[in-house]
Amino acid sequence: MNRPMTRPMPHPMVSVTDEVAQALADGTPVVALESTIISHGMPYPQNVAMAVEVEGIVREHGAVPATVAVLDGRPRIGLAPDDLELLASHPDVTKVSVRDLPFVVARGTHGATTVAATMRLAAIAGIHTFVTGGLGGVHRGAQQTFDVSADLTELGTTDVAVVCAGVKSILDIGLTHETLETLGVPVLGYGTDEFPSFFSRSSGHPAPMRVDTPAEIAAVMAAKWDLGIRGGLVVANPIPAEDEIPAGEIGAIIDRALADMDALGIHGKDATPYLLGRIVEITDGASLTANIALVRNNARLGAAIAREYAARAAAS
Ligand code: PSU
Ligand code: MN
Repeated sequence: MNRPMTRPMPHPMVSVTDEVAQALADGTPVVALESTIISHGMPYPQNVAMAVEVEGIVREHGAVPATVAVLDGRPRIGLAPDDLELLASHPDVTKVSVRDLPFVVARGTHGATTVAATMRLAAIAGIHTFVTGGLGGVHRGAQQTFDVSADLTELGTTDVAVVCAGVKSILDIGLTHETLETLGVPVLGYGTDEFPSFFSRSSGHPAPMRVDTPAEIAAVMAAKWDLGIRGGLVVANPIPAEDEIPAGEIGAIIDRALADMDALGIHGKDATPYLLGRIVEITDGASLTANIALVRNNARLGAAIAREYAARAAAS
């Protein structure tokens, strides 16, 4: 079987909390959570409240949460409340994608991990289900800028299922789908035929594959890895209808935020944090409320997927 090992050897450079290590050893479901969403994705103090709440939701739904970050140069799987507070409020927390990991580790500094870096560290620890809000992707204008998030290349190589609310239209959703197809990454619409666009349930793009239960998602994960097809999966879980900002409404706001970003000359790794912050300002906080609601919703689904995947491992 090529399925990723559920009980890997601990990596000497990565600290796993006793609770998470015990859960992995026992086959108890574990859900990884990222930390860039805390440090660079939401304002303080809503960010730390969200981080604590989401860990609680994962627990209520029968899985152990493992928030991932780098603290004092040490990659950490599972954090204490004080660590979450530090990530949410400390001014010197670097946004860490995969290429940044060696640098923050070597320098002994703090880093909040993106989807890409969280996937890598989660896989090292033996965690294969991961919950976030939104995935990085191909930026609008990437034909000129080449700005394609390392989240996509990581999905092409690292065996982790990423539960998200789709892809925000600050990105080019069509080009993001093309890239995921090239990289061999299944994109599953959960209970939907249309790919969701983060704040909105619709995007105008179809979901490449539809699934309707967490068990079906776990079956696709197992089938992929049992076939020896390395890499991740995207589970696109639409924001609940009562929390969505309709595509027509958010579209103009995103266009305005993008224009403001261009006027300021902001690009590269600062683009996504700037846009998220600007959209919160323009919507007077409504986008933040929607963002938190969709992360809660993803945490419930992620815990259910981790339970189903763990049950399959126990049965095999
Ligand atoms: N989208 C969000 N919130 C976030 C991010 C994306 O709605 O916090 C973060 C995630 O950590 C994601 C990262 O992995 O931005 C992508 O950044 P980049 O495009 O620089 O790879
Ligand atoms: Mn980028």
